[in-house]
Amino acid sequence: MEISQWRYRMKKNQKSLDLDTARVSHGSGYLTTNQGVGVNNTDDSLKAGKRGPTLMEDFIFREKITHFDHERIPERIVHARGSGAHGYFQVYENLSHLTKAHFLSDPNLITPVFVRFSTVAGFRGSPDTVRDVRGFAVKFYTQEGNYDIVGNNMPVFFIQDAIKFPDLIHSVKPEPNNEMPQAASAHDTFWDFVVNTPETMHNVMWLMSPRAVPKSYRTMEGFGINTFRLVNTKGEFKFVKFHWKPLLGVHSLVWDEAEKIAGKDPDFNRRDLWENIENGNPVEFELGIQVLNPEDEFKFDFDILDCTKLWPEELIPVQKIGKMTLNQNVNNFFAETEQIAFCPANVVPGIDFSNDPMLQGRLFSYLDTQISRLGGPNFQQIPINRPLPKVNNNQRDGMHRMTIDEGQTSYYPNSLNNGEPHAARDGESHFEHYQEKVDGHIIRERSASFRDHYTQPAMFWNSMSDWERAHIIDAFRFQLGKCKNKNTHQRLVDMLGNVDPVLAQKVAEGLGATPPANATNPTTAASPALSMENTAKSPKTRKVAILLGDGFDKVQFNAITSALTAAGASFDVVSGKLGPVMASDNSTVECTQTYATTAAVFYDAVYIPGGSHAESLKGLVGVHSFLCDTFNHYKTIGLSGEATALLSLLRTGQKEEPGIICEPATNVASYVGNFLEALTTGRHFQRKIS
Ligand code: HDE
Repeated sequence: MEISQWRYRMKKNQKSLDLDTARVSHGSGYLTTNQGVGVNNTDDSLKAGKRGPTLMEDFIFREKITHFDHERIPERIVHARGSGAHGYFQVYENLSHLTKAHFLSDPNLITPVFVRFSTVAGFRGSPDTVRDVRGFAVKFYTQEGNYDIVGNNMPVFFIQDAIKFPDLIHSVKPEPNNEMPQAASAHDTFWDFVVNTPETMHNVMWLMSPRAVPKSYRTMEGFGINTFRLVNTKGEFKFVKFHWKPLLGVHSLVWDEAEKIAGKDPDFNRRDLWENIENGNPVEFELGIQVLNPEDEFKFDFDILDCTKLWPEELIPVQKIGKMTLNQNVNNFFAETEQIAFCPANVVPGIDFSNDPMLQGRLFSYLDTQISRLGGPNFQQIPINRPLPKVNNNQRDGMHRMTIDEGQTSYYPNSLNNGEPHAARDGESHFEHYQEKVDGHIIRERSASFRDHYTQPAMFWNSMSDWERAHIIDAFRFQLGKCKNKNTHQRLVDMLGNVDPVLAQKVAEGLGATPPANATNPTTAASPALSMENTAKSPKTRKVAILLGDGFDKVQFNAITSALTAAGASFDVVSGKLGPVMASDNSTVECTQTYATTAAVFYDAVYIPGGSHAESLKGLVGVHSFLCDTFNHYKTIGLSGEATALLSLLRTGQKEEPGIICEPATNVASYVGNFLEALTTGRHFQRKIS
């Protein structure tokens, strides 16, 4: 099926039909002003004489420039850099025993969604691959109104009370005197805040882990973080945490790769999402819930209202309740991805809040910030934000009102309009807050149950594989190494002494700080679900660079390329110049990338078939750096036939390292099998790269 046809078919969900009413094609016809007046010259302003001054009277000029002058809106104060897509959600089974949310009650129901993935600290034009938390915000356009899960790709947050959020964000944003560094936590103010705020420890461990440099938005988990409630028709509730699990597994970049990509393709994650959707590869996540009975609220050694704590999956299993599929790109980035407004207070009947003090603060913040970012109180009427059910109330006027609200009455109660619109009656969908009994002193204090800041960071550390631990140590050394303040180095190392002695020791070594004398790890607990080592692996949508010169072996090339296509992987042919490259049998293949336009960091593996081209490739700097980077980033290297000689470009002894499929390929089928297996593994972290 043609991609355009496919896109057309997929976009016809209910929200897409709604958006159709706002879509405008500017493909043909004559130019007009915004008043609809035809324009025959949009290149020359109106002047008094050919070389004279421009005239005030030139309304065509003034209108065009005035509009341009106001084309930018304020970027989001956090999560400014993001990328979005449309799709749909379907629940696996009727969940009405847990919640009265209609969209979770019927497996045949298709609920349209829009998802926006983002980084947190960087400005709107900052690179995608910086070390940062990623936002994972989902808007469900349900039949009972919009429901948003506004989450992140890590299950915990830095602070426990929303009132500290401005301090956290001020510390991580570029420093106010010189506005540096961009999109980076590796600077003095962030770490100064951390060492003065021990509650940050858990999220900081995640931030130093590979989770903070996701390979793709398609391969990261999402977490609602805050505790919510599910409420059923009987008025019974359960506490709940939301999870998104990517079907492709959780995969990250290595740091050197992330830094190089930030320069070579700042749009790396955005491009990956866009291209996969354009190519018809659906992006799939399962929605999971952890459900907790109210009577178990105090059963754990952490407070379930403290969002610096996760609920270990081994204690409270994640039940997969449905699947989200993203399958349609936006038509206009600004209208959709930039103007979409998420808010954790957007809930539907059957989903309610907890008293988590972070969540409580968030319930206020999002609507408030959107009023200034989107220019007034009517931003809900922007096409991407408007809900599917009819909006029916007495709110009127304000900046950019889009509707013409008819009638004499705009108040309730009224008689002049027969009391309409009326308060929803029994049988009509409506939200009722869970009637929790609250009893306490008005007090500006934190619960003592929020005070343990080290057990879960230690559990996280205990759960990591060797390569994840190495990544975390290197990240701390890098980040603190960028801080000028030595006092911060020592204080951070002392903090790590409460998490694990080896971690504290290794970071201290890298910083020239003193390892803490009484370092201790407070727990032996571990949660295997936290390690990326245990994630799903698949060759699907993996990408291989095939390096070719004139004289390559066509049989080996064909065998690899057909196997890749069959496995759902893809490849680029890379050579010294664009255009045809000649094979040993005098046929040609088209080269689509050169050593100048691409690099090893954009691929999951590199492959060079045999043939007489091997000798000439040996002398090319591009080939050399391709092989070295692929090796250093633990990725698969495939060399067959005469190309095995190219292994000499790596250092002695490296041939035996894992993930190097270097064989004469006398049995082509078995060679291809080995290569695909290595590609599926992804990275070969047992490889010694130093
Ligand atoms: Fe946000 N957050 N946040 N946040 N947040 C915003 O709303 C805020 C927090 C998250 O793609 C803002 O429209 C406060 C946790 C995402 O458009 C703002 C606190 C989590 C996005 C705001 C938090 C998030 C935002 C900025 C402390 C994970 C981007 C622009 C209590 C569960 C959504 C905007 C998008 C955006 C406030 C903490 C996720 C200022 C006060 C915890 C994914 O309202």
